[in-house]
Formats: sequence, C-alpha cells, structure tokens
Amino acid sequence: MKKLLIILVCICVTALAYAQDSLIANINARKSLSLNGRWQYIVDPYETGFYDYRYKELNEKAGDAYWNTDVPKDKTEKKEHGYIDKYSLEVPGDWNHQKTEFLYYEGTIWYKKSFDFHAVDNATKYFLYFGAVNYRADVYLNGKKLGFHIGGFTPFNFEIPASLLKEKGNFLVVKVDNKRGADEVPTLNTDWWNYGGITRDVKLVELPHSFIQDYMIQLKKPVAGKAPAIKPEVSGWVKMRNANAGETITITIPELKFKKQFVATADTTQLNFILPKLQLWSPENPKLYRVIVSTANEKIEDKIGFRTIEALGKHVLLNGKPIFMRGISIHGEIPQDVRRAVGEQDALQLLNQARELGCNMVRLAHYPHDEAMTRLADSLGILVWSEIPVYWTINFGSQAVLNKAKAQLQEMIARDHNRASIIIWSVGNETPISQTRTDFMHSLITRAKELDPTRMVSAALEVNYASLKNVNVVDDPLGQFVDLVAFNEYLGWYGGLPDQCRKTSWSTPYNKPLFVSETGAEGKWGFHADSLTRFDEEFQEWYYKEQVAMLKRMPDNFVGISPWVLNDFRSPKRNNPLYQEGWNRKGLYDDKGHKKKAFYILNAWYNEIKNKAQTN
Ligand code: GCB
Repeated sequence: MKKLLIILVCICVTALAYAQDSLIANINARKSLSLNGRWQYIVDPYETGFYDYRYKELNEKAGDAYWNTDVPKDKTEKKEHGYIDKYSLEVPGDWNHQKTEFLYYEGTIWYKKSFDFHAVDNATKYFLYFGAVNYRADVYLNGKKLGFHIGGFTPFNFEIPASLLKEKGNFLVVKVDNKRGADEVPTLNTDWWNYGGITRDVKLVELPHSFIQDYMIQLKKPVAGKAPAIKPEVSGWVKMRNANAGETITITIPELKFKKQFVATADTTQLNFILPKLQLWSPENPKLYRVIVSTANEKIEDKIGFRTIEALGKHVLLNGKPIFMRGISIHGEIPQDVRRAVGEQDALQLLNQARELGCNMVRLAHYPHDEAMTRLADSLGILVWSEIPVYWTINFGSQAVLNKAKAQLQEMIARDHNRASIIIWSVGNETPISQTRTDFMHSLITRAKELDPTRMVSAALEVNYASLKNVNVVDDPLGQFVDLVAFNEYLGWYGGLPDQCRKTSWSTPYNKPLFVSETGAEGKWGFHADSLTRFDEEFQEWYYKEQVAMLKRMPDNFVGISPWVLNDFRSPKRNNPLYQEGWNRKGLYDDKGHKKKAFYILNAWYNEIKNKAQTN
C-alpha cells in the first residue's frame, strides 16, 4: 500500500512538471494579456511558505502555504504571510538590482499578481507563459498548482483549466528559487552573477481549441558545398495541438506571392516546398519575409529570413560562400544598471555596441538570451552563436542533470529555430575532458541535431597545452562530434605575458573549421600605467595587439573569433579591491559604456578584414 502511494505521488509530481515539447512558439504573435508590471512579493529564505516545520511540502490547501490566500477568514484566523504593495517588484526584471538588500540574495522569493479575466468559453485554451524565470519556478493559480519548471533562461508555459479562471481577482503566485545546486545546469560555480527572479515577460495566452503550437520554416540543409538554388527548397513542419483530421494548414509569403496548402496529418505535418526566386538572408542583406502560417481558426505571422549554413572541410559556408566571423562574446547583462538584459531597448544597446566594434557575429554567452536579442540580430544581420549553460564542472555522471540540460536545449531551439541569424547551437563551455563528460556532451549534440538538422552544433572546448612545443592543439575528443572546433584561449593573461603569442601557433587534428570562441584580458577603464601592469588599459591593449598578430598567422581553417567580452560584467569571483570590486574587467567597454584602448585594436583589425573582403 505504502509502495502504491509512493508511486502515485511520483506520478502526480511528474504530471505537474512542465512537458518539454509543449512550448508555444512565436508568443508575441498570439492573443494574450500581459501580466508584466508590479508583483507583490514575500522573501522566504527558509521556504516557510512551501515546507511545514518537518520540512515536508505543504498540503495544497494548507492555510499557511504562500500560494493560498493571505486574507484571514475572520479575526480569529492567524495568517503569517501577506502580499502588500509596500513589498513589490517589477516584472520582468531580476530582483537583485531592484532593492539594495537583494544585491546578493540567492534563495526563494514568492511573487503574487492579481488580475481579472473573462474566459470566453470552455473550448478556448488558456496558457500561462513565462519568457524565463531563474532558476526554478513553482506556479499556482487560485490555490491550484499548475506545475514547475527548472532552468533559468528558457521559456515555458502551463495550460490553465478554464474552470480555474475567475472574472475578478485571480490570485497568481510564483515561487522563484535561484539557489545554486551541484546537480543543476549551470552548477554551483560560474564566472557570472546569478540574477534571480521573473526575468522575462509573463503572459496569459488565449488559443483556439485546435491551435498551431510551433513550426519550422527554413531552407533545407544544403547539399555539401552547394549554394541554394535560384528557387530554393524549404523543408520544415507545423506542429498542431488537437488538430482536426483533414484540417488545412496554409503557408503564405505575400511579398513572394507564395501560397501553399497542406493537409494536417498527425500532430506534426511535414512541409516540403520550393519557394520562388528570393533574396537570401545574410549580414550584408538581412532580408526578412513576412510569413503567415494559418488554419481555419488561426493566423500567425512571423518574419523569417532564408539562408543556408554549413561547415565543410576548412570553411563555414553561408549560402554556399565561405565567411569569416568577426565576433564578440556577450553576457545578457546591462552593466550600467547592474541588471539582466530584457526587451528590445537592451538588445539594441548590446547589439549596437557590437556593431560599433565592427562585428558581424555575436556569441551569446553562456545561456540563451532574451528573444528580443535573436529577433533583433535577424533584422540587423548579425550572426549568432546561442548556448545552453552547461558550464565548467556540471555533474556529468548524472542522468537527471543530462535531462535538465536536454530540456534547456530543447527550449532554446524551440523558441528560436526560425531565426536566420542563429547559425550555431552550442552545447556548453570549457567542460573538463573525461569519457563521462564526452558521453554527456555527445548526447546533447545528437539531440541538437535531431531537433534541428539545418544548423551547426558546437561547444567551446579546452586546449591541450602539453603537446608539441609552442604548438597548442585542440584535440578534445568532443572535436569529432562538433561541426565547428571552437576553443577558448587566454595566452598572456592566464599564464605568461602576451608576448608568448609570438612563438605560439594552434592546430587541430580534426578536418574542420577552427574558431576562437574566447580570448581576453582584464583592464580597468581609466587606469593607466604601462603595458606590463596588470589591470591597466595598456596591458589589455598590448594583449590584443599580440593576439591579433598571432591570429593573423592562424592555419587556413581559421574561420573567426568571438573575444571575451563586450562589456565588463558582474562576477562574485572577481575580488581585487582596487580594479575589480566584483566585476570581471575583460570588457572592451567598461560597465558605464566607455571604450577601452583595446577596443580600438580589435576594431582596427575587424575593419581591415571587412575592407579586404569588400575589395576582393
Ligand atoms: C572563460 C569562461 C568565461 C570567463 C572567462 C574569464 O574561459 O568561459 O565564462 O568569464 O574565461 O574571464 O576568465
């Protein structure tokens, strides 16, 4: 009996969790009520609103559970929790920057929002959508648990039974917990600040009973080395929920006078069709077309660019032509406000800074950034590397951890698989070599390719410094599974001085393109001494001079770099009291937007590459 009870409890808990493949794509094109704005909160470091005094999860109906009403039935009832305006936070937004007392807070905060909502009928479907909550979210509506989600940078949604919605005074509560954990993704140790909170948009989405959940409309993977045909071929799919048998799905691209109908087969309907002659998407011409996916009940609009991307031998080919990636790594942080980046304005700030540097590519490190970033990259023509936070020493031996990483991978790809700008899915960063690690990472690569066969898959790898004299080799066994061999190197910052670059070269045994996914040195803006003095601008400038000279001698499979990093960023690991004060100072801009001397070195090289490409 006891066993049966345990099994039942397990089934219930699993049923409540978020189903990875239920994500509703292109959320901004859906009818919805925004739940952004002020939310009241309770800080709960001991999780008193969740566990009883024996540390067991409280019963759903328990009066002292923080997901239940804070209004006493009568004057005799004792309530030890309450939501009032005096304690409120802005959503979306991390909590750390909103109150000085939260600057270093990691733990649980309960968020509560009241709203009115008129549910149309029982056939209509309602979902609560979260752009991201860092790290774990437990979601309750009117005292009922809708589910929980793990992972701080990807979207998720829960269906709301229509009967649960009230015309007045819905009581929505989200328990947000950003405690770091050894078996989490990322794990305990990262070189960035763990901003907590409901960090992206919240919406109540209204959909017809039978609705378009997701679709992928991209050019077919190219035949090795071939440019797309004049009339290129699309291969994709539309995923419906509760599709009616024989339902018609229509794809329309007005500018191309293109319209084609498909009969919905199962949940997922395959699409294969030839487009008329069109302008391909590229950084030089970031052409996006209005694409409409419709059924009898729904019409969803998107803006999609068409291009092909592949790694072939020594090159990365965009639309069949080799490209060189003039990149920069970026954290999703607005340093002048010391907060997580969210929304279009923030995306514009970060991508404009990258453009000023002369970039045609960005590495969005080390986790999926806000959707506004990848959408803006599409319209500005900036190539994107998008990554999941499998960073450093994840617990590679654990199946549960692998599942968490896979869930984030799936959500990242589901949200963005129609973005032309994204050319690389990255499954991690600087993971220490072992067979267990390689199996873990290989499994992620395989999954990424199943989910999206049209893009490259990579990871920032470690370098073998102990091999040949002065030749550093990127021979991480993961190299055999990635499309692009990417590595991080800090020659002259971690170990030695920048002049080491003069006698160093790089190689890989894999017959694949080679990419430097990080290189950088610290320099505090405004601190000037000489080039041998750590943390001054001159040291960082010298570092970049030596690096650029070395990179000019790279082998012919060298396809680009994304140095570390665009802006100084907050990191609790950086504790030099004079130069760091909790900031990693490897930015080419400081935290106030000032350009450092090293900025101009990289900028000059990027301009040189750009000009050379134009004259060729
Ligand atoms: C790295 C990491 C990056 C760090 C950087 C550094 O290799 O990938 O997350 O911030 O080095 O500054 O040390």
